[in-house]
Amino acid sequence: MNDRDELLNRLGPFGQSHVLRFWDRLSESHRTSLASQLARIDFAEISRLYARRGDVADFGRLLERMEPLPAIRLADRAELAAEASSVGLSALAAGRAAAMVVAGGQGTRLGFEHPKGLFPIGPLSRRTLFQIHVEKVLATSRRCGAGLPLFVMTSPATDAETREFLARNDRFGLPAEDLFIFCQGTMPAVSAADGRLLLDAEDHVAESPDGHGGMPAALARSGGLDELARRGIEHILYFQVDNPLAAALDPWFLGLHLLRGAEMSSQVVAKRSPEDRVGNVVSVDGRLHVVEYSDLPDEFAQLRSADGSLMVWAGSIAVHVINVDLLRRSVTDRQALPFHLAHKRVPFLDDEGRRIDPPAPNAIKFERFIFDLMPHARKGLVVEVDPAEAFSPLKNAPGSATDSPQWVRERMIDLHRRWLSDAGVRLSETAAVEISPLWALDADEAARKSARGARVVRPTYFSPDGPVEVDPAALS
Ligand code: UD2
Repeated sequence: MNDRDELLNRLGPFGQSHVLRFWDRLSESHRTSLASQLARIDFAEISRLYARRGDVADFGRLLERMEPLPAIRLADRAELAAEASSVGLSALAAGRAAAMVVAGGQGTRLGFEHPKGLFPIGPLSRRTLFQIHVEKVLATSRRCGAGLPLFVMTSPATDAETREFLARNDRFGLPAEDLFIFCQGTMPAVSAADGRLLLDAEDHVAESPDGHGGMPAALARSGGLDELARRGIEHILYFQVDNPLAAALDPWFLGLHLLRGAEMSSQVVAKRSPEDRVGNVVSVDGRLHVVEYSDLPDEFAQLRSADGSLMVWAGSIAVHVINVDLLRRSVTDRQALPFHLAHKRVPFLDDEGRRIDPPAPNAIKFERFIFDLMPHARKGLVVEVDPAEAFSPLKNAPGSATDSPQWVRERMIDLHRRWLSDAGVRLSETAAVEISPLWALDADEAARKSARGARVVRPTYFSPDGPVEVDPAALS
């Protein structure tokens, strides 16, 4: 398929022939790699998306019809919480659920040069985000007495390093048959000015991950959907790699989803301010929608009820239960996961082959968002959680006021100190603590393992084998 004329016939009708500009000086192997990249691109779709770049979705019209959000707060409903936990535990024990972490993002804001899952976030242990998530999977599976498979979605930017890291660490104890790594797809970036593809090398078109909404398609392509069917898995417990507190696997969450007969359930937190950088969950015409922070019109962001609280108050923390049936339908229904357009800076080669680093956004990137499945669910459910217990995402570089490594570590320490002090342990003011899920998965387990009146005076990591004092000076 290295026939230049054949390629030109395909590219010409879409005005993309320029990507062969350097063809004559490419080696045979570089021609092959460019031709195979081009074979994967749906040029008609790119043209269609670019032509519709001006059609901004009218979120204002949607929000005008907004109704009060029917969110459940389990904190106020002890009986329901107990029932949900027991239903969830049975479903986990029956092997009806799998965990899924999306880890394809490049973590640009964090300024870390590896996949974010490799970040050593543990405040005292320096365990990585991946290790913490895997330990939670293992501890949950131990509790329910059944294997809990973990699906990890990577992207071309994170795939090789993630696989190598998990293999080198023996998957942190997760059995090989319970780990399924699959790589999401990519979309080319186009010039915002004229819709033409950008070359980032003479034999390569600039591409980026197609968003976490590319997950169902990637799962189908990689054989993951077949694997789920083979294992009889009906529900995906979905979360993002950047949130070490994600409570996606907590049995009450799956249990509530089942009790309410939902097809997609989402955890939300009450927003602290109108500008919080989280998706906004709203109910319109009886269906749940998520309006991303960047799409929320300011007049709606600022709306307040008579008691002063925000009307658009529910921030999505990207922790969902999604039924496999819904994922399957979304693979064939083109409307279910539309592409969102974002103006970004993308370096490219000019006509003479010189690399240009544009100072301002010059390109359009196309991304799908998994939360767009919400209105397609036959029934949706929203559960409000306490951010102190379930949401402390690592997003920003050291030194930022929130969502930085230090901020996340402090939130983890606060939560684990609370578990222990609620259990009657006496903690000195300055004693940082960190708890591995393999020592205690939640506050109740921490209470069962702690001796009332015990004292913790120095920084202590509660490792799978028990408490270990840590010298903070030894931590980088
Ligand atoms: C995301 C949500 C936002 C809120 C917030 C909570 C979107 C668009 N917004 O904002 O509504 O819930 O998180 O923390 O998701 N990822 C992939 N592949 C991709 C892109 C992202 O796997 O192509 C993963 C990425 O590794 C990360 C997660 O998705 O785990 C979120 O990505 P982000 O950090 O770019 O999203 P953010 O913080 O803008």
